[in-house]
Order: sequence, then structure tokens, then C-alpha cells
Amino acid sequence: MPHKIDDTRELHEDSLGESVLRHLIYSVGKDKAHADARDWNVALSLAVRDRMVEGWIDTTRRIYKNKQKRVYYLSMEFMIGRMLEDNLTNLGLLSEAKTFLKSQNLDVTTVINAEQDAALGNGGLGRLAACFMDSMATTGVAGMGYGIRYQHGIFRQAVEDGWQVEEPEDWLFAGNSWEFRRPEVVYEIGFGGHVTHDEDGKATWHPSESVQAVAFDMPIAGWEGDHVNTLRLWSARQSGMMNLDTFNDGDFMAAARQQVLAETISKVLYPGDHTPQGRELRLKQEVFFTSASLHDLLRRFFANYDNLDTLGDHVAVQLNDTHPAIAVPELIRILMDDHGYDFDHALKITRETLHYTNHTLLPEALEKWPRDLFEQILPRHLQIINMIDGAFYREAIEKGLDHHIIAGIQAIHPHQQDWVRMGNLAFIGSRKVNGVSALHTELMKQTVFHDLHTMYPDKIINQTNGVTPRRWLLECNPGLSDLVTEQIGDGWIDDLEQLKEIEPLATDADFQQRYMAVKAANKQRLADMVKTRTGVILNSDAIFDVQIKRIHEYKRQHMNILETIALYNAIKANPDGDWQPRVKIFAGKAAPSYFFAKLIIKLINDVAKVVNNDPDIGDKLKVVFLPNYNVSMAEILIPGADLSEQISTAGFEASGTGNMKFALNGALTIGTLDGANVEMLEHVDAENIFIFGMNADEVAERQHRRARPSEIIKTSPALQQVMTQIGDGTFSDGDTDRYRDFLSNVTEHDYFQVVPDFQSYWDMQRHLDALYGQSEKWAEKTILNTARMGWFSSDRTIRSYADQIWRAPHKTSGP
Ligand code: 26Y
Repeated sequence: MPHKIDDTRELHEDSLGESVLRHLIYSVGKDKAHADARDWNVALSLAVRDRMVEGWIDTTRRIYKNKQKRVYYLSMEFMIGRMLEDNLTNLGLLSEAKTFLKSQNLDVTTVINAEQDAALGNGGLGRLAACFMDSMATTGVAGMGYGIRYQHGIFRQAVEDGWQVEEPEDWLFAGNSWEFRRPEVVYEIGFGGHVTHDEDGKATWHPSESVQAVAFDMPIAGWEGDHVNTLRLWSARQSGMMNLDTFNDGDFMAAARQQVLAETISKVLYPGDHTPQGRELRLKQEVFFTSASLHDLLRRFFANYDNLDTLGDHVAVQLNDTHPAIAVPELIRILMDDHGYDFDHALKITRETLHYTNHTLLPEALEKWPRDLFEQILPRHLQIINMIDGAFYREAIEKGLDHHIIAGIQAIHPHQQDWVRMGNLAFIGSRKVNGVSALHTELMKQTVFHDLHTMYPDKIINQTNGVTPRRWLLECNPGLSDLVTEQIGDGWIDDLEQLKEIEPLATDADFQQRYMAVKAANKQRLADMVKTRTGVILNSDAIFDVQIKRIHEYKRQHMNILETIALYNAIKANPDGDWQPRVKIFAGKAAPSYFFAKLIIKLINDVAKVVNNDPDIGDKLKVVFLPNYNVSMAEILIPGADLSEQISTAGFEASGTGNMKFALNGALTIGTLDGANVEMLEHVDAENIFIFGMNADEVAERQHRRARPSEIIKTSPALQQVMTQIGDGTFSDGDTDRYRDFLSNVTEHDYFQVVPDFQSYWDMQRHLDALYGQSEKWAEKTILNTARMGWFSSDRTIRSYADQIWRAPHKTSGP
């Protein structure tokens, strides 16, 4: 690396290989003869980490010296995946590492795969946070991520007899090579207790319990490694030492109990995404990491400035959904109770500093907490929320809003008093509020935040999501990366719009042939993984049709499996027909408490069993459910896909980011006009993306009318047959009970409108079958997708946040 700061200049002049060997002996404590893949992984990771530290210290000094505006990204979730290849790539060390591993007769993939995925998240929101960390470092934003160092990330999903079974995940069991424990960075986080006021009215909160938040840091290097930011994750620890009196009395269990209680706060990730969550422990987790992060960033602020008046000029805080929304009253509390600001001034500073991103409109995923629970755990914060509501009320009256409307948008409804509504609180306390795609932002204005938007018409803005091209093209698809680089150079890696330059090659026969050869190799890699994990052997001439994401009704995996059954029936009715072979691949986790989602997984597996073993079908159709979907699995699935399923009920998927990764890697999209699909359509053009079904307005209208699906089913013999088979036990060994709930859901209510969209979905699938047969046309569209997806780089997204929300400096793109 170009960077050598004075005091480390002489520290490692040795080659990467030499430092790996040194770490193998002195850090891992093994010799070559006894080292296994994980030992090599750790030794290599430590050698790479050494090389990140210089740029890290250098970046920290530079930001401090220039007083560069800092950006803090507060997120309950960071879905990072493996870090070794990412860091090797960004530091330009990948080929040196590969050469060295080969010289030791080691298989590179085996060594890289020995790292556990860091899966500290549920899905899209957490993965977005990870892409943003990479892009903030690449674009030179002085960014820092704050989250929780969960001891157990999202559960491991096993599939037993077709049903999802959750198993504990233990990513830290062999340690985490990337992290630095910072025992000196520790904050006391209080809960419960009461509040006193002195004669001047100054409040003091006396918590009845407290835990310590201890920092663990991971360096995050941007492309080319010279800007290195920090991801700081908090771990919970008992306050003070173990109670020695209890211990000496011989009651070790009682002493240990306190410790266990404190540590539960960072023990495990809550595995729900769009399900209602009302657990005290989750609220404590939110307070825990938000409060620790605010204290930490203020401590850093005071290294440069001596009062908080101008906080918002030097610091921008981004709240990743409402999970850290407690930051609003917590920052006001610190300003008032610790630094003597009056309420109005504290609110003003807070509203200059905080910003809130909304990721969902689903009512059940909007956080609210029982007021009583708040009062118990956070008595001072509740007082402050009431003050915020009071100030807000006065503002609203001044702006001419009516009482009823105001009551509906305050944090606490003044007459019902039962809930603290975190979305309203975050909105009121933030300077800017953003949605994550154009459509989603528009719907925010029209629906959940309608009245707040009327009151503050400039607050809501759009920031369409993006994905990092380093992980989601360069690393996961080396074949395509090399091909592209051969044609246009490697400038696209941090300036993805340069991919446009391959557009003229979309109709070039030679380029098409080479592009499709890369796709074929990626399909083979995917097929090998499927064979290893499920035993199913895939025909690589088939269309690889992939739907991977959390299992949820609004994402409509069930519409996909219904279409699969209809296709199975059609093939069976005419086995000698000229069928385009297809492989249906599904993967994704269901929230443990979400029965219907688990039933969808069971149905997929039941259908797979019948279809895959039917001799009439053979290679024409295969169905696969891959257990335990995670980031590393996505890195194999996405480059190997021909077709990407983005089929949510229009109006429900805020953005989607998998949709972008697939298209970038040359899969064609079958999808609805939902989330960022709408903007993908604008970028790739209507001939290159396959949109079907109702739009958001039509869906809303139909839901409003409570239109019943039965009329439509009657007119569709194919769909009727599918329903009959699911009910009569065709796929459930004669069990006519198993899918009773499923059938009544779809045929009676069908809230997510599978039935009215079914026919257009089916028609579009058959259109794609025919198109796949015209291989030159397919190749052209595939190449155009890659060429036109440059705008969806998260580097673009981050620069846009930096300009429009954070007002923070960054490197501009391009040469
Ligand atoms: C409150 C709790 C139960 C909760 C926990 C996690 C609620 C929601 C979530 C996660 C939401 C989420 O992942 N949303 C997704 O965010 C992505 C990034 O913006 C979007 O692309 C995707 O459409 C959206 O569903």
C-alpha cells in the first residue's frame, strides 16, 4: 500500500507470504504440518489486517486534522458476510495471496471459505448497511458504523422433512480475526429507576440498573485501501465486578446470574424482519447501542470543539430505520441533563444532527412500544418525548393543522396514550427523512407519513438504494469482471457507470459468446453447490430461475411455487411437447414465529419431492430449496442465475437490492412495478426487463374494494387444478390437512393478490421460455442489463446521501 505513516514504516517490509507464515507460527501457534484451512485463514487474515492498520491510523489522523465532517450510521443490523476476500481485493492483495496459497499447495477457495459469515442481520436492511460501509470508505466519507456485536447472529436454518428448523449460530466460536477489542472504550447504559428535579427544574435520572457497553472495532477499507473507516460494535458486560460478597458466601450461581443477565443484551439478534416485535429485551438492545454510540461520538466531538451548539455542522447521524429512534430523546437528554441546554435549544441541535431512513410501509413492521414499558425502562426519555410532543403540537397549530390530525402524528396519541410510535418520533426529531426508492418515497408521502409530510413538505427525500460493485461483481463474478476489464479497463470498479462502454458489444457475436461462456461456468459452479447441498443434479441447459430473499407473503414465493405446479401439470399433460427446461431455485429464511412463511417452505419442498422424482418430467423441470441462505450463498447464486424473481405485490417492497445484484450480473428480471424495479426499468429499458401484473394503485384499489379471488379462480382451469391438487394431498402424501390454511389464505382473502396477478405472471414466464430459445437475443438483453446497471452502485447512493442529507465531503467519481 502506498501509505506508510512514520511510526510503522519499518514494521513490515516482508512479503505477504512471509507475514502469513509468521502469523501462523506466532499468532495461531501452529506449524505448517499441522495447520488446517481455518488456521491458514486466520494467519492470512491477520497478515491482511496488519496491512490495513496503517491506512486506518492515517485516515483517522487525516479526518481529525482536517476536522472533516463525520457521518455516523446507526444500525441494529450489519449483514457483512465474509471479510477476507473483500479486504484482499480492496487492498490489491488478492493475486499475491492466491499465488502464495498455491505455493503452499493450498486450495484458495477452501481457505477463504473457512471464515464464518458475520450474519448480524435479517436481510435487506442489514445488507444495505454493509454495502454502505464499503461505499463510504471508497468515496472517502468520514463514516463510522455503529451496531451490536451479537454473540449469535441470525439462526442457522436446517430443513427437516421439508420444514424449517432453527439452530443456534455461533460465528464467534473460533474468534473474529478482523476485530480489535477496545477495553478502554466503555460506557454505562442505564435502565429503569426514577427522575428527580432540583429547585431550578434541572432533571436527574437515577437508573435502577445499568450495563456496560464495550467497543469492538473492525477496519473497513475502501477500494484501493487508502481510506479505512471503522465499524464499531458494542458488546454488553456486567457493570462493576462480579459481586464478591455473594461469591464468597458460596453462591456462585447468584453472582453468575447477574453477569448472564447483563450479557443477554448483546447475546442474540432478533430474527424477525417484518413481524411485530414487542419484546422488552429488544427495546433494551436498541437503547443500549444507541446510547453508547451517541456518548462515543460526542466524546470524539469534544476532542475538537468545546460546546455542542454547532454539533450539526460537524456531525451527521443516520438512523437506519426506527431501531435507533431512541436517539431523539436520548440526545436531547444528554444535551439538557448533562450539558445544561434548555429544551428548545436541545431540540434544535438534535434536529440539525439526526436523519432517519424508512425501509418499510407494512403496518406490522412499524415499531411502537407500550407506553407503560417505556415508563418503566426509560422514565426520563418518556418525559422528554412528552416535551417533544408538546413543542410539536404548538408548531402544528401554528401551521394550521387540526387537533385530530395532530393527535394522529404525535409520538404518543394524546387521548389513547397507549403506544410510543417510533416512526413519528424519528420523523419529528430528524432533519431529513428518506425512502429507499422513488416509488417507496412517493408512497411514504401519500400514506404513513401523509400528515407529517403536509406539515414539513421538504423533509422527505428519496435516496434509491445501491449495492457495492466490489463484492457484487468484482469478487463474486471474477469471470465477468475479467471480461469487462479486458474490454474497457478497470475504471468501472469505483465508477460503475463506465459499464455503459460495453453497450456497443451487446450485439457483437464474439463478445456474446464470451459473455455467455462466463455465465455457463457460473451456472456450473451453482449446480455443483446444489448437488453438494441437496443431491439434486441440474441440467445446465435449463433456465436457472432464482428467488432468494426472506420468505414473506408480500414477496410472494407462493405465487412462484403455484406457477411451478401449473408448469408441472402442463408438462405432464404433454410430455413430448417442446418445453424449455427450467430449474426453480428458492432460498431464504422464515421468521421463527411466522407460520405461514414456514408453510410456504414446506410446500416448496413437497413440490420439489414430487416433481424431481417424476420420470415424465426428467430434466424439463427441477425444483430446489437451498437451506440456510446467507451472503456467501448469494455470492454463488447471483452470478449463476439466468432469471431473477422480483415479484412482490406492487407497493410493498420498499426497494429490494437483490434485484440490482442479479441484473448487474446479467440475469434478466421478471418482476412487478415495485420498489427499485421501477427505476431499473427506466435504466435498462422496457425491452430488457419483464414486468407483469398490477401496479401499486391497482393493488391498493383492489385491496380497498376487498375483491375476492374466487371469481378469478373459477375462470382459470389451470389455477383451479393447482388448488385442487394442493388440497387433495397430491404433494403431501395424501395429507389433506396440511395446506388447509394455505388454501383458505389464497382462495378467500389473498391479501397480497397472488390470484389476480397469476395469469400475467404465467404469460410472462412462457414469453421468457420462448426468448431463452433465441439465444442471441437473450445474450443481448443480458449484456445490456450489465451495461446499464451502473447507476445502482452504492457509491452513487452514498455520494447522494453525502450531498443531499449529510452535507459531508467525499471524493468525486471518475478519473
Ligand atoms: C421492527 C423489527 C421487527 C424489524 C426488523 C427488521 C423491522 C424491519 C426490519 C427489516 C426491514 C428490511 O430489511 N427492509 C428492507 O430494507 C431493504 C433496504 O432498504 C429494502 O431493499 C427492502 O425492500 C426492505 O424490505
